[in-house]
Amino acid sequence: MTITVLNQGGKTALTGCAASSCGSSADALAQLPEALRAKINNHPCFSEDAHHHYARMHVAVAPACNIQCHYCNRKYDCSNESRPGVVSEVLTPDQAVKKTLAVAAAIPQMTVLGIAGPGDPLANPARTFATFRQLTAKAPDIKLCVSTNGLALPEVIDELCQHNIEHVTITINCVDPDIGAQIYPWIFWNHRRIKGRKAAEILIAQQQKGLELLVARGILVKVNSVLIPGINDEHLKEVSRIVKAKGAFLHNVMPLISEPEHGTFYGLTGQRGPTSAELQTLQDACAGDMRMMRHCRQCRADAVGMLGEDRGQEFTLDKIEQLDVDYAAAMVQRAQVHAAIEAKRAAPAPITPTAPLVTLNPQFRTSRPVLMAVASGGGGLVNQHFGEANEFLIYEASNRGVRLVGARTAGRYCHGPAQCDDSSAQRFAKILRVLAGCEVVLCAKIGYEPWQQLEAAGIIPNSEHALESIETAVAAVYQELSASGRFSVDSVATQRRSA
Ligand code: CLF
Ligand code: SF4
Repeated sequence: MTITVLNQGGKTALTGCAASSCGSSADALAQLPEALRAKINNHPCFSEDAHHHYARMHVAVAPACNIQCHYCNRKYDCSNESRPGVVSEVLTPDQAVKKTLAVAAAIPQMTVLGIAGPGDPLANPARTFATFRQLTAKAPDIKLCVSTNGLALPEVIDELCQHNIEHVTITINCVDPDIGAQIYPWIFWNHRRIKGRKAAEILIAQQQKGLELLVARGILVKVNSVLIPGINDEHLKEVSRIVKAKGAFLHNVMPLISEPEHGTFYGLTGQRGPTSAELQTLQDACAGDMRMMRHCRQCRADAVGMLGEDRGQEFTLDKIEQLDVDYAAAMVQRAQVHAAIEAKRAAPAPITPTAPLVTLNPQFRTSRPVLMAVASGGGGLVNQHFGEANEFLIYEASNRGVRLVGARTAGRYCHGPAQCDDSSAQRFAKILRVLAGCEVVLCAKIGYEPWQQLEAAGIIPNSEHALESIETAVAAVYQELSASGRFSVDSVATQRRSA
C-alpha cells in the first residue's frame, strides 16, 4: 500500500509503504531495484502507476481449454482474464500479428501484448507460440505477456523463455484439492479426462511447479485468484502466503462474476460473487503477505486500450486487413511517445494551491477512513466529466494517507440529449449502487442534476480539483472535510449507512 502525505509546501512529498504490502504505484515503483523497475515500469497490470499511462491489448488466438472451471462458459471470455462477453473474433496467429502491429502504430502507448484466451493459451501452444515468435522478431518494443491456468505450464517453460517473456500470470484459486474439487469439475491430462479431487490435485501440483520454475528463471509472476464466497474466501489468505513465499511478484484477487445469463455452473446454481467490501477486506488481509493488485479490470480476451477501456471495435479484422503498417516508422514514433510519458512521470508533482499546508497524520487522527470515487480519463489525473465516466477509481483516504483500493464499472451517465429520458434515472440508480460505500465523488466537471442527486444520496460531489493528480486531490479533499468534522470517527455518513 502506498501512502501519500502532503508536506508543508502542499506537494506530494513523503510516500511510504505499509510493511510488506507495497503495491507498485509511483512511489513503490521508485523503491524497487533498477532491473525490476525496468521490467514493470510500462506494464499496466504489473505496475499500478503504469496503468495510468500505458495500454495493453489481448489477441484471442487460444480457443481451447484443458480444464473446466465452474465460473466459465466457453461461449464467454476466459474468466481468468476477462469480463463476460463473447470474444468477437478468434484470430489466427498471422491475423493476430497484423492486428498487434496495427494497434501498436495507432495507440503508441500500448506497450504489452497479452494472450489470455478465450481458452487457455498453453492449451493452444502452437497458436500461442507462433504469435509470440513473429512478434518477437517484428515488434521488439512490445512486451509479451501470457495468462494461464497453469496445467500445461511446467512443460512449456523452455519455449516461453525463448520468446523473451518476462511476465506470466497463473490463476491459482486454491492449494487444497478438497477446495479445488469444488471449483474444477475436470481437467484434461495425458489424453484423459480426470475428475474430482484427483483432478484438482494434479492442477495444483502443476501450478505450484510452474510458479517455482518461472521464479527460478527470473520471470515475473502474477497470481490471479477468483474470490468465491463460501468456497475459497478464507483459503485465499493461505494461497497468498504460499505463492508469496515461492516468489510471486503480485497477487490479484478478483471477484467471481456469476450472472445466471452467462450460463456458468456457478451462475446457474446461485453461487454469488463477493461484495466490494468483502473483496477489499480480503485484499487487505492478503496484503500483509504480498503486493496486491487493486486496479485489475477483468478484461476481455480481445481487449484493446487502456485498462478499463475497450477499443476493440476500432480494430476488427475487416478494418485491419486494409491496413499496411510501416512498423519501423511506428517504432520511432512509439519511442518518442514513451519518452514524453516518462518525462511527465519523472516531473515533480505540481504544488496544488487548494491543498492545505498541513500533514494528514498529526491533525486528523480523529478522522475515520473514507472511500472516494474518482472520474479519471488517464494520466493519474482527476480529468473526466462525471457524465462521461464509464468507471470510477476508488481511493481510500485515512489519517495514514491515500491508496487505490479498486476500480468499479458503472456505465456512462450521459449519452447525449437524445437519451436524457427515463433511462437516465436507471443509469443513475446503477451508478449509485456501484458507488456503495463512497462518500465523495471527484470529477473534472458535473452537471447540476447529478450533483443534486449525489448530494441527496449522501455523496459529496467535488469538481474543484480538476486536472490535479488524483492522490493529491483526494488527500486535499480529505483534509478539507476532516477539518470540518465530516469524517470524525463518531460520524457515520448517510451513504455509508446505506452501503
Ligand atoms: Fe493481459 Fe493479464 Fe498480461 Fe495484463 S490483463 S495477460 S497481465 S496484459 Fe491485467 Fe486485464 Fe486484470 Fe489481466 S487488467 S484481467 S491483470
Ligand atoms: Fe474457462 Fe479459463 Fe477456466 Fe479454461 S481456464 S475453464 S477458459 S476460465
